[in-house]
Amino acid sequence: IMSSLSNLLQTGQQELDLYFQPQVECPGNRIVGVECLLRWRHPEFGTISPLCFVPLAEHAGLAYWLDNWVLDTALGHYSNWQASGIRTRMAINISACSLSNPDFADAVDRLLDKHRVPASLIELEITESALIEHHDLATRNVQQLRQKGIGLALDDFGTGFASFARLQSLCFDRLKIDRRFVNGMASRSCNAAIVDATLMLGRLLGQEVVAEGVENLDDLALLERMGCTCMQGWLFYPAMDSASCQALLLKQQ
Ligand code: G
Ligand code: G
Ligand code: MN
Ligand code: NA
Repeated sequence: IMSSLSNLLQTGQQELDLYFQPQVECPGNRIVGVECLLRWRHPEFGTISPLCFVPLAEHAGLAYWLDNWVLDTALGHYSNWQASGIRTRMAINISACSLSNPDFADAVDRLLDKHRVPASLIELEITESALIEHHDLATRNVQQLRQKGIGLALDDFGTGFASFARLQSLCFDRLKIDRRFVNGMASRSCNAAIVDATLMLGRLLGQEVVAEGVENLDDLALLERMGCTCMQGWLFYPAMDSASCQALLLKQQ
């Protein structure tokens, strides 16, 4: 898998693809953002989730190339959407490793210029499942990205290495509550307590909170009662291809 991944990044890349999942504002269900999700359609192994191959890419030192491909491709799609009048925020997942690359913020800047996409419409999602190393380099990149007006979201909040100290020093705009807490929370009081506490933390820190993996009406009702206003999940929309997502966003305008 590793050698075909490294080939993929050097050559064709036709096997990699991006899908897009809307995020909605509640109540009202207006689409306020779109998260870009990577898929690898392997000729032998079928569709492989980034959960499998992103960690491998990180180990092999390929995370930076992968993120570059994702950013370039996602912004290419966004540039098309923008030409049709769309101004909905796009969230792009990047590997925490890339934050420690001294060139990362400049590279993002170059790609925004290349595709003529304003920084303010883009948010980067960084998962806390990877430990952010070289904290000084990461902080410098984050400061530079923020100066340009790019949003930053902490993905999979509550599942990994993020400490409260890091939360404070990296100044995220948004916390995304992992679906393992959200999904089924209405019937699991422990999960409900974690979600409730995260929403309160977001309010106190001035960070918007997105609940991921909302699949049923009971969880939705409880989230609304807890004051959650931004959600993502199959109850609203699945991930879809670029053309379908563009059509959906245009219909809403
Ligand atoms: O879509 P799916 O459930 O397979 O995604 C699994 C995980 O992979 C999620 O946590 C998601 O944030 C992450 N992910 C999805 N797309 C990308 C991507 O383009 N780059 C990185 N680094 N992670 C991604
Ligand atoms: O962490 P990342 O964690 O960013 O989460 C996105 C992943 O979750 C994608 O792989 C997407 O396909 C998946 N996903 C999106 N909505 C739902 C949902 O409602 N339920 C479940 N189980 N997975 C979802
Ligand atoms: Mn994500
Ligand atoms: Na997540």
